[in-house]
Amino acid sequence: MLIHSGKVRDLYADGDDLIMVASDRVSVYDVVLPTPIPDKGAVLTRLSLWWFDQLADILPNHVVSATDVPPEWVGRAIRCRRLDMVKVECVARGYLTGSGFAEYTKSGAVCGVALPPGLVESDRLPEPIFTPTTKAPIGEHDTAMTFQDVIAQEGEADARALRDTTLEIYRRGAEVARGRGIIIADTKVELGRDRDGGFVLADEVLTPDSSRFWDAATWAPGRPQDSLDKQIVRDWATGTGWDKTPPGPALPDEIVAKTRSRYIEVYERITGESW
Ligand code: PZK
Repeated sequence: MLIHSGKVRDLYADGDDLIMVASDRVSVYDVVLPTPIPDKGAVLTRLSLWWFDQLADILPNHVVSATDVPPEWVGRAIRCRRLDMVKVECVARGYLTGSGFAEYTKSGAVCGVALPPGLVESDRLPEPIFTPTTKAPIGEHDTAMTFQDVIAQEGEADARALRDTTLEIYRRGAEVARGRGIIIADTKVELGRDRDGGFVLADEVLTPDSSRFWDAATWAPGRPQDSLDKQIVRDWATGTGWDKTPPGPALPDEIVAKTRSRYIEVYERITGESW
């Protein structure tokens, strides 16, 4: 039974468990394009599973099985335990970009964290920061929260645990990726509570759909950075004159093939395993 359909993933209930299915859909500028990228869902699923293993010493995760799923979804679905999800989007940032950069230019701070003056777009931060947002209803945009807001909502001890865990996951991920020439600029993690109230890592983790991946070789602060995974699609789509409102344009075969290769390259560089 379908319980939640996201832009690019779907969530089903199966008895006491959930089954998360990653589609081959791709979104640019918040619009899902009509043309799928073959194997994207499988690549991101395998990458998430690899990270769940890498992070298992930090906290448990929601994975029950990657094989005990309906046959038509094998490879791009994960059977998960159902958790009581934390109603905070836990974001860690190591670089100044997107809404974080916008907030910094207005106030010099991001989510209540003061930053040094003089930083430019895409700069590396002196240290990674926790920049939580509210979980907005579908269609609405998440809004920034301060750490004090998280304390008010979750209590001081849990707020500290959410922040420390999010930063630990980001640091681990960013360090591994950096060794493979990839910058993970920021990441969003979804945390839930098990029956005992202990935190469990859920959803997908450290994928290019939940994080911004940049090529370390071309990183240059002072301007926006190319997305390692989606830039080929973005450049082609804007080049058609598309105004970034739905519906998005259908992609030509060459753009699909190049983008598929890009996702596989990201998987291979991060994990060191061949696709
Ligand atoms: C849960 N989402 C996000 C939205 C998706 C995923 N283990 C869990 N227990 C309870 N709830 C969730 C999870 C997980 N993961 C995750 N919403 C609820 C989401 C749309 C599609 F695949």
